[in-house]
Order: sequence, then C-alpha cells, then structure tokens
Amino acid sequence: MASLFPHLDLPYEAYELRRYLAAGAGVAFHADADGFFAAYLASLVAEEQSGPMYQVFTENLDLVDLDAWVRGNSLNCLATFDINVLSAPSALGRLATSLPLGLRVYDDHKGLSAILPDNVETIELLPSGSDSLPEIRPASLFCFELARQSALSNPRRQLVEFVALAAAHGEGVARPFAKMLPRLPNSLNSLARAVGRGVNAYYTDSSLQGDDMALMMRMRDLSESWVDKVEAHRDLRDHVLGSDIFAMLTEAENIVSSLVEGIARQAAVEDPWFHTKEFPVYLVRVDAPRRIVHLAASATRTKVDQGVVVSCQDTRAGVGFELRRARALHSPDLADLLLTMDSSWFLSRGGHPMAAGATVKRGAEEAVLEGIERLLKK
Ligand SMILES: [Mn+2]
Repeated sequence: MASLFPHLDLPYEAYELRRYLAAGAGVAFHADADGFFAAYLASLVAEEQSGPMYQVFTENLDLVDLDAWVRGNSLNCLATFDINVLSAPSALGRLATSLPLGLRVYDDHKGLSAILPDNVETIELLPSGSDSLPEIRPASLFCFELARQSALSNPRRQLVEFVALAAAHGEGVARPFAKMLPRLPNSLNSLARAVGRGVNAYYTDSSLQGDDMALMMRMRDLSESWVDKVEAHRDLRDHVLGSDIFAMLTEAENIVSSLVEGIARQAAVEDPWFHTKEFPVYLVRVDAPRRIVHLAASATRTKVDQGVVVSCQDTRAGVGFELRRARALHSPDLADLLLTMDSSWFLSRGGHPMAAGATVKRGAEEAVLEGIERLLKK
C-alpha cells in the first residue's frame, strides 16, 4: 500500500496528522465510502478523541455550508478528507480566513492551479506520472497506511484491514489495487464489498440522512465492541454481520441497488447518445427518489464496458452530472472537460480523469449537455 504514495514521507505524514488533530482540528469528509472511511481511519491515527466532524454531501461541494459550520464551532484548524477543492477556489479562500491555524486538504487534485492561501496545505495523494494504476489515490487508503504506520493492536488491526477493503470496494478500486490491499479470507472480502457499497448507498440522500453522524458513531461502536470482545469471540465476520451498522447499510444498499441496476440495464439496451470517431457516448437521464446519479453512471459504465457514460439527475441543489470513462480508454480527461466549460453554468465541479462530476445550475443542463457533446467530438 505504501507504494501507492511513493512521493510522500508516510511516517512524517502520520506524525503531522496526529499533531494537527491533537491541536483540536475539526474533520470534514466527503459523504461517501472513501471520505467516510478516511475520516474514521484518521481518527484512529489520532489515538485520542479528535475535534468535531462534518459530512460534506456531494451536492454541497461548494464548501459554503462547511464554512458556516467552521465559524459556528469557532474552529482554529480543519482537516478535510476526499473533498476536492479544485472546484471551489473562492469558497476555499473564505474558508481559509475562518481558520487561523490552518487547513490541511487530503485528496488528489490533478491540475490544481489556483493559488492557495498561505495557511492551506494540500496533501496531494496522486503522484505525478503513475501510468500503470488508475489515476486515483483514495484518501481512505492513504489514512489506512498512516494507521498501519501507527502501532495498532492486533484485534484493531484486523478490523482496520477490513475497513480498508470496504473502502476500496466502495471507491471501485478493489480490483486494480488488489495486489496492494490486505489479504483477508474470502468471506470477509465479500462482506467488505457489501459494507463499502452500503456506505455509498447510505449517503445517496442527504435529506434522508441529515448531518447527524449516526453512521460514524456506529462505526466507532463497532470498532470499540470488536476490540473489547475479541478474546471471547474471534470471528470478525459474525461481529460485523450482527452489528447495527450492518443492518443499516444493507437496508440502504437494497433500496439503492434495485434502483441503480434497473437504470443501468435499461441504459445498456438503448442506443448510444452519439459516437465520436473512437468510441460511443451514452446518456442516462435519472429519475429516482434518491440521489443516485453517480451510482447510475458507474453501474452503466460497468454494463456497457466501453466509451463514456454521462448521467444527470435533478437534485435538491441543482442538476447532478456524472461522467465515467471505460477503463480501457486512456483519454479524454473528464475532469478537464468539465473545467473547460463556462463556469457560470456550475455550482460545483471536479473529480478525476476517468470519473468526474458536477452540480449544474437549474436551467443550464441543456447547455452543459451540448458542451459535453461538442468537447467529446473534438
Ligand atoms: Mn468521495
């Protein structure tokens, strides 16, 4: 796992993170499997109770609400996990002025060009020039490596390895990173997949989940009760299967997967939206009671296994857009593509070359679709 981050001094990063959290830093994370598990693992690196935590939902990636929360809690410093600040340089500037002791941003930000305020430090997780692996370095796997650098007790380590696997499944990198991930028995591997997908399903609708940190509290309960019970009861699989958190996650996953599978199955039998010279492009218009636009895009990419998939869905905050590229393609860079378009159409946008997303102002969605078509045909 350390080989994913050859450009970083991991013992130093563990020390810095611990020092920062001990100074009372708040923690904000992207509300999905990667962000959630990154924040959880970071709290283990801290070894003691860290500051207050905040979930940034995909539709609020403009960071305005996060700034209000920082001010409301009178925080001096903040660490963010899996929050891509590429899309929000102006909100970032405002956020930085609220944090006299600083802001540490843990994510990959290919192409971050904005000049950052002095008290903002980005811990860039993506090394430059890494062709053989996907162009993504999940924040959760970085925090897992930091947690592993800390001296964790054995029972805790087993649960933490399970969490790293769940995070990789949730982030969709379990296969490409398979050789680097911890090896656990097959039954735990499939359970980790269910948990990773369940966390993403849980976070598909912020209006249902609110900002109550219920999932994080249950994750901590699960981990504490595992460490306490491990002498009497050695089977981690039974422990996870019998937990509150697992019941909550499977319920969310059942609701969401039936919605998403139906959409992807339908999209795969329909004709592509258009063809470029090299590949087909699929358009999926999502109409569903939960915010599943990103999952519909990923599931459709898996089903059609070629070209580019664009999905969109009307959400509370605006129109959610998600772009996915087949794994076999090496271009186009989908994050670049979104960033090339007229900024006045967007509330937020960002991501990675093969998976990017945006929230578009209501009324601008057709202009964005035309822009995507024009740029892909170029
Ligand atoms: Mn994320």
